[in-house]
Amino acid sequence: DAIRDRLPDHTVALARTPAEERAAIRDARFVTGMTLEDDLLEAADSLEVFACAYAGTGHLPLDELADRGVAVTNASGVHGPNIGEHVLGAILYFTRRFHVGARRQRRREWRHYKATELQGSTVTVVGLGAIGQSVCDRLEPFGVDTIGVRYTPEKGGPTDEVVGFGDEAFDDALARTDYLVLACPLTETTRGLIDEEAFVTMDPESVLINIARGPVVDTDALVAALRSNWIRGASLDVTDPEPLPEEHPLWNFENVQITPHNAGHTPNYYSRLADIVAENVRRFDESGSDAAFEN
Ligand code: 7N6
Repeated sequence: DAIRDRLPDHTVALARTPAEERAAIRDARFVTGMTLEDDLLEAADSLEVFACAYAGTGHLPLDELADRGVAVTNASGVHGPNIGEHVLGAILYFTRRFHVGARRQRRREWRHYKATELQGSTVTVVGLGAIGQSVCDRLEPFGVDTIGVRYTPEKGGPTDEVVGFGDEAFDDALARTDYLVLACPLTETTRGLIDEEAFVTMDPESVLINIARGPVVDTDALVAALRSNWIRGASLDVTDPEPLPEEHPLWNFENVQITPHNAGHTPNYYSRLADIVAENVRRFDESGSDAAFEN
């Protein structure tokens, strides 16, 4: 409905079941959805654009889509406030040690515990896309030093410092970081970026926050790091594997906060998504071809 409202001059077909999807996709030039399975793609003879409803597109059959000349757009920008606020919450949760407070409360125990201050800390944000930017915006009033990590550090960014992936400056940044926020896409470069070596480099008082994709972190190395107290804790909205199996060791740590790939899900997500999709449809109309999406 949100998309129909924004595109009154277009025919918008809603496909809710696999049968409806198969029927609708034959004539569709522009499709939006979470994913596009191979068999559906086979039937998509008229498809020119697949507008993925996610910020991350690593789950799509990208080679197959490229072979068929289908342009792919993502929903970059859909997760500003939702994930920005989630990350700030996660940082403050560990800074103020709310998990320790909650445990005291459950036991009706009026006894002080050590909380810390965010002010003066160093926060590193890996990935300076729309989500990384929203995290940096929200950190602004807290008086922290920020380091950004991106492929093209020469471009600068919203952080006090910007470094590249995997070079010496990156290791140096890791060693100085109190809160490491992963907000990057899953790519060849970022898969397993936070591995045993990274955990050894990180400060034992530092906290890992992953709202990117589970495999950016080597899960076995994370469990080992937590067991050895190589880091203070972790906030994980994404895990590898996902869903996290019931018997997985990560569930057992009191200093691990787990949410079920939930950071992006708020009611406002849909209207933001509809804005992005409608804008892409307009650009598609204007271009008359998929040329508008080449970049
Ligand atoms: C899927 C959420 C994104 O990339 O991670 C989100 O937009 C998708 C459950």
